Amino acid sequence: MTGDLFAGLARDPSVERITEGALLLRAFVSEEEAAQLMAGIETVLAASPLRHMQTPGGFRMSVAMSNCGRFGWVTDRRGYRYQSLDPLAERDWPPMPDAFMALAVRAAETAGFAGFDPDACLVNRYDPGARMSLHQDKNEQDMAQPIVSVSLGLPATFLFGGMARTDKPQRMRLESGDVVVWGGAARLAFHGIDTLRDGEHALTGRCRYNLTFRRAR
Ligand code: MD6
Ligand code: FE
Repeated sequence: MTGDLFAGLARDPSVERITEGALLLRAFVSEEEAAQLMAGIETVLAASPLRHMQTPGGFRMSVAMSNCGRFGWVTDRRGYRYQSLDPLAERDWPPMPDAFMALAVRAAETAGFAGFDPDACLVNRYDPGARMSLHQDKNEQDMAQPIVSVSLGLPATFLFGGMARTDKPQRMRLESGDVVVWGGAARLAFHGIDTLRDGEHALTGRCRYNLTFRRAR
């Protein structure tokens, strides 16, 4: 019952250190910003719809993806890469909405990465059952710039490992409005998202959105 009583109350912002170079900014996104981000997601997806990409090994990703900004991250049988062309819409990715850019820069600065200048934003949608296996983000040219990752909607379990795939990952719950900023010594750490549990969220309905900002080139 307590869950229902408190479900509508905003959480207080706080900062947690995951490891050197990786910070979890809890409840960093305000209600107003969250609504702006959702409006931005709608605009982006109207131009470049979500799709399930193929891994180089031929598997269909359970997470549905799109992008905005100058470059988008794509995967197909030919490999993982960034490109300015959306292969589905057959035109450039839509521009990064102002609210996306403002939030990403503010989060990076809060985490000690002043001057973050993202040129790519991956839009991920997790439906119940979707997951992302442990991986490193290593397709970017400038490893000095951090990654900023924003969670909206249903909660997820973030897996944070070490520099080797076999390092046992920490598990942490990411809720709507939480932001992970990732750089420096942690930039190449293995990480992933455990299978999304079913649920309903006032902001997104029956899914989780994740926005991941990077400097690709
Ligand atoms: C996700 N995030 O949260 C997937 N990558 O849905 C990532 O893959 C990620 O959260 C690099 C840095 C932070 C992240
Ligand atoms: Fe990642």
